[in-house]
Amino acid sequence: MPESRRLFFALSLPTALQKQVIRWRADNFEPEDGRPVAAANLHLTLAFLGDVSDQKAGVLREIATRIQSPAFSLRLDDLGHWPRPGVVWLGTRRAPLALLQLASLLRSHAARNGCHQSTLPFHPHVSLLRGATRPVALPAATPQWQLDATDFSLYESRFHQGRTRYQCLQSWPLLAAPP
Ligand code: 3AM
Repeated sequence: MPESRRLFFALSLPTALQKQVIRWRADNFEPEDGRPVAAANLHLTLAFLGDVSDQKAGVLREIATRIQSPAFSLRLDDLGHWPRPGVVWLGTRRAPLALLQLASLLRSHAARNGCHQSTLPFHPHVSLLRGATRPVALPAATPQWQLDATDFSLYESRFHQGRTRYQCLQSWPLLAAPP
């Protein structure tokens, strides 16, 4: 049987922002609200690929290499809770067009290469807590962070010894705005 890996394209969070987010999360949520996503696992999913053969992953990496999308900044100024699938998330009130176009491009390439894509509309978010299936009191004040997206990455999701770990396999630069 050919090798396959569980992959997704995502934006990473810089370490400084990861630290700010987890500090704020520790101050604003209770242990019973849900399982905190590990700092290094914080990301914004652009396109979920599912279990992908190495051959298909190679094709998608080639496509990613040819993508020429502009860099953008995203305000992380929204917060929400989806009781199903049990996620508390950080999002944005105004998604930049460049983000929506990048996600749409990656999703359409993924679909064309046989990676099933959800029919739900793309809702850019960073998952903060999982297993949050019960009501959660969200903090009244929404944080105001900024994520400067200068590249996008391919991640592998691995489940090992009861833990999910995301490993960045490769990153591709987004085009800097002209001066
Ligand atoms: O952290 P988020 O929620 O943005 O929810 C999974 C996670 O994204 C999502 O892919 C990311 C890495 O695991 N995911 C997992 N299974 C999925 C599926 N079948 C999925 N997204 C869409 N369809």
